[in-house]
Amino acid sequence: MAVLSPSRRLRRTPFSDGVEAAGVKAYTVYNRMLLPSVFESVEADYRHLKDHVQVWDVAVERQVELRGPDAGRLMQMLTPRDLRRMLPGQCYYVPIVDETGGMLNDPVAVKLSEDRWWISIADSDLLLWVKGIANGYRLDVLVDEPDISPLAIQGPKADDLMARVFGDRIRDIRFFKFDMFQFMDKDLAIARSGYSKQGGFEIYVDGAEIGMPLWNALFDAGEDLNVRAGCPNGIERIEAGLLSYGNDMTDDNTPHECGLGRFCDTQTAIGCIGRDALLRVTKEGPVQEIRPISIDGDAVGPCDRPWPIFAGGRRVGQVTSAAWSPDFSTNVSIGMVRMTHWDPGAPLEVETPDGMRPAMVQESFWL
Ligand code: THG
Repeated sequence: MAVLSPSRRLRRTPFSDGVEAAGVKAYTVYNRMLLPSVFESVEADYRHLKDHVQVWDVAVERQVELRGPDAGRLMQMLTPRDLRRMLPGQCYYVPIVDETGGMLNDPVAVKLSEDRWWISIADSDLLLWVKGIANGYRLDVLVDEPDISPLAIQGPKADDLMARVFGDRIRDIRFFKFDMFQFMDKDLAIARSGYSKQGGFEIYVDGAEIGMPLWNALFDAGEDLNVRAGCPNGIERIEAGLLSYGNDMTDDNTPHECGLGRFCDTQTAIGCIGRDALLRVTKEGPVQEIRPISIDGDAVGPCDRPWPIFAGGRRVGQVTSAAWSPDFSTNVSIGMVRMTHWDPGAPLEVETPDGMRPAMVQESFWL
């Protein structure tokens, strides 16, 4: 593929200078911003992520901030997950649905206080939808995109690296909780979360000016831990079953089709804009659902368009993400499969760009 032409529309991040100095080899575009996708190679980055610790520029996870007396009410209008028991200091993975129950985004909601929330978004223009709701319902809330840029620290040595920069209190943060820590006189929210299953943290970096100082402090502190620049890894996230909005699901899919039914409390999520539609469409359960699927043969190329899935000559679904897994010695993939063929062990065929491949629905993801 050709290179990306830089321009103001394709936003850099507070960490882009560090990413370039670290030798980034490829970018993708996410929320109109640069997201690194390869440093050494996807396979080498994968091995290093699973064995050491990486610093990820995930500033593309933009925040939609809700501020004001109606912030909590607005947040509940956006999602079928019941937020009534959510406390400040907690993060929730929340499906966001439209009036038809279709997925608009699958962000992490961060509750800073009763009247201040961040929605840490995946790749869709959620800000416009949220502003529209806030204004259409005349809610007493400010909605904007603040200068907050997440930096993820991921890998088995993440606790050790973070303790060196922020102190041992970092080890006490529990999964999907956050606490406040100081860096250069700024209070930063740091959560135990991230788009990998290797463990780690996300630092919500407040203010572009502290981006490179923090980046450098982490690399200085972690030299003997073999810290490297990394990025969400295309192999590891498929093994882990972490979904990618725009790839594995779109606004044509309900949360239930995406396997996100466990994050929906549609009966009690009073106020959710998609509630009536979801109650209707999920009464009898989805007729297709996301599944882990192994694909036989040697390494497949990246899945940049849906690959049809067949069974007995009939189309029964599509694969939307795929990669060769060195640890499992097979191609791992994520696909949407019709209910007649979604049971583990069902023999399938996937039409990849280099031909039909035998494939099989797996019991669970590979981790
Ligand atoms: N962190 C933050 N913002 C994000 C992402 C992130 N925004 C974009 C994108 N990633 C949103 N999508 C996801 C997908 C999966 C998870 C988080 C965000 C995730 N899921 C775990 C799982 O499914 O096992 C845990 C969910 C849970 O138990 O609550 O972590 O990564 N800030």
